[in-house]
Amino acid sequence: MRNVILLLFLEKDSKKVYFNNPMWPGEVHSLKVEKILYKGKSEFQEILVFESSTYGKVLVLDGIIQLSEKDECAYQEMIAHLPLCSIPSPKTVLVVGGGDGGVLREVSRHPSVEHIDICEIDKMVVDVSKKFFPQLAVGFQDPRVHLHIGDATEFLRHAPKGKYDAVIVDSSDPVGPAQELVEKPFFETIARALRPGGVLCNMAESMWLHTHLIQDMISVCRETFKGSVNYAWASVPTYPSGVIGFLLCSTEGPPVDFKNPVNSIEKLEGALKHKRELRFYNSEMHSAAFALPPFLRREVSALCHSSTSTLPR
Ligand code: SPD
Repeated sequence: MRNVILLLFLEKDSKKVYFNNPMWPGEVHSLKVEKILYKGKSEFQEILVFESSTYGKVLVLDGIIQLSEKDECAYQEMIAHLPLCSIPSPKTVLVVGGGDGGVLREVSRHPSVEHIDICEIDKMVVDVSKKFFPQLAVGFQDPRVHLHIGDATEFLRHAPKGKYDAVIVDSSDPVGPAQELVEKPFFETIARALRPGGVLCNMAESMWLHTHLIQDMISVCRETFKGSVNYAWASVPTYPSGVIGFLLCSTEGPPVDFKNPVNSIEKLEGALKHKRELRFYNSEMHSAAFALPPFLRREVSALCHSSTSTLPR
């Protein structure tokens, strides 16, 4: 029997509904639902939007919270600016997933960026976001954005070698079809698509719940990315255990010191207020995100290799 895993608990008219996911066995996270705004099924997943009583509107895919209006700023700002502020003058960016548009909104703060590709598998996520989350979907309005609906592994396989300065993987959790997004062939296609000294920022789950997965990802990335491999994290209350991690890697080439942003957001013209004010990210949050608690450092210690790594050798 599949483990019973409780992520989200909805209560409406005394009716209880539990959504199960194998990523966090034995836990439940509950948000009070004021109103269900949308419920649909795409070719790939179930899509739900509800109004919560404390976090604003919430987007849920296959029973897993993807974002809430209240705390989405932390995730989208960090996953975009940790890589883009770590290299000088990024120009070409690929976003994998991210169909809600929030990461695009953040990437477009960078005035040096000339071209943004986004490859999202599920067009319905884009449409639902445009209807219910205009503050995120505003990211699609930027003329530098080019939307590709399709499979990211296929997209990357056909991407010109060395095309991108940065790749940002804003994926769902690695269950079902997203499983391949944490495997070596996927990272190899990313490394190939990055220029020398180009950077990857990949959603990397919770240090409280997924140390083995984080270890595996670091191990694969260490083999694949010959620059640096680092782990950072941020607080996102509506994600399981209230934190989310980011794996930051660079390809061989000009060295990238992720901990010390060379492309400080405070110095970029118009960046602090582009579309809306930054809410979570600044240069101090950037450096602080790489501070790791001893238990995590111990658990990943065998996998660390780079002189610029935040992880011990
Ligand atoms: N455990 C949930 C991880 C969700 C990552 N994707 C969020 C999409 C927001 N743009």
